[in-house]
Amino acid sequence: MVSSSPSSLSPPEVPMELHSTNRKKLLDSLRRHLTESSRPLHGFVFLQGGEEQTRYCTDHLELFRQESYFAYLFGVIEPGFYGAIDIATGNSILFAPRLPADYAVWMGEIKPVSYFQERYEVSMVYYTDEIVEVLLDQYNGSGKPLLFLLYGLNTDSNNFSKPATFEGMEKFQTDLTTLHPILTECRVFKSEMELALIQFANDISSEAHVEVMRKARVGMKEYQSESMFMHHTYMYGGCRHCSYTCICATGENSAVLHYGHAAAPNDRTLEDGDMALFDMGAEYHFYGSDITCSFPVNGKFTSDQSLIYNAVLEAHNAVISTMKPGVSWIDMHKLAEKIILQSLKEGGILIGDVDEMMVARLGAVFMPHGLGHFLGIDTHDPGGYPKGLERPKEPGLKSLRTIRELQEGMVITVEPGCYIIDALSVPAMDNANTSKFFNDQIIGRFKNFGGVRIESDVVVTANGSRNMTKVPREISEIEAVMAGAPWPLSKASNY
Ligand SMILES: [Mn+2]
Repeated sequence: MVSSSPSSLSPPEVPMELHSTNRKKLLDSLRRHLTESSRPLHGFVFLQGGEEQTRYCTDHLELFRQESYFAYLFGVIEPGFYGAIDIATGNSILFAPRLPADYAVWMGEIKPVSYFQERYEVSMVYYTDEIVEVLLDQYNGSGKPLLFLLYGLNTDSNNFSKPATFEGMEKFQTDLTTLHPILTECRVFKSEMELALIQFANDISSEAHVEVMRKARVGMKEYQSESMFMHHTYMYGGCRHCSYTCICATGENSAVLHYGHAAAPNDRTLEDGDMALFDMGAEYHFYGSDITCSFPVNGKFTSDQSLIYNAVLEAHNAVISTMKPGVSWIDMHKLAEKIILQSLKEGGILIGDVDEMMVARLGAVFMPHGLGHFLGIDTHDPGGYPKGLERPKEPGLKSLRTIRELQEGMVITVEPGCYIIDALSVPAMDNANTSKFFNDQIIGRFKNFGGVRIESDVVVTANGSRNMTKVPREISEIEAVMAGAPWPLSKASNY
């Protein structure tokens, strides 16, 4: 029997212990580092939370979303906060903005500091205009207290974290180099409580993807799929934010890797014979999901669509079943490439020796992006390139957001894809080194194919991995669900 509710889920309670555990992990790690480098266990980790932004010169406030490192340590949803962790005592201190009386008229009740102390389960809460006084008072060492500030490179965006600033900073010493790599490394390994939130974001997003798949019809607009996804995850999951802008690409648009942006706003009409590539993930209490489903909008795969789809699915499944601690992510990327090239050869699109294709980096013509990235509070969670790891230079591999060995507790996306992108395939077909691999007669048939991506969120376990994403993947499952079968498929189903 199909349940009458469109969702089997409801938003879970979030224990603030999640953030105190994150703080404890940072404290242990930082203390270990200081001890090893013979430095005193004094001073404060000191972070500035995010600030509310207005739209250009107007008074329109953009919906605030906390800065990710601050969210990790404190879980605070409000703008304008600072936070400190006392390295000597382990005490956590939040500093709340002192709001004008007018706030109560326009924005709601002005909460006392006791409210924040109770809600966020920190040791103390003061106002931001008390930072200097409180930190000097709490400090037990000699000389100016040392503040460990957050400053370092995000290797995905190439932007730097902005270290905290406040009036009276000259009364403190600052350290700009120690905190960032240590805190970033903490974020790479997820606790059970963090995994539970990523799992919920995956569950509600998986359900929404199935809903979107079922309701896809020729003649609809791409943005109607985006709208249904956002409605489902917000209505039944309480997810006010998505992890990233929805990519709802159909037909040729599915070869545009970051389709869906303001200049390509998911506004094409779904046509009979199109493939859809829908990359959408909801965020719940800061923690995200990142899921891509590819399917034919009319509900039935053609043989050409099956060829490309199964090539990508085989790569996706092989990677997940090979993943375990100690496995290199570059090797997983190459495994996916090799399986895709092999399938394209079996399908007659490519000709020749697959190992030679690998040497020629032909895989990057069909999959120019990396196989996957860390996922957590950020869609592209930091920590992919800690000090000492160099980004590869070769086509395809240079797009990898990490080249690390897998370790237990990492959450990483597995997102192989196969796209016919003219800007890559035309030069490769003209190039003297790679032209011999193409079967010109067959590849013409795929000129307007677009692409397929299959993306799941996977956690590395002690001796393997677990796929947190639960959507139809096999062609038979997709066709059944689109024809109205329940999901998960019941064994008794006749579809
Ligand atoms: Mn992704």
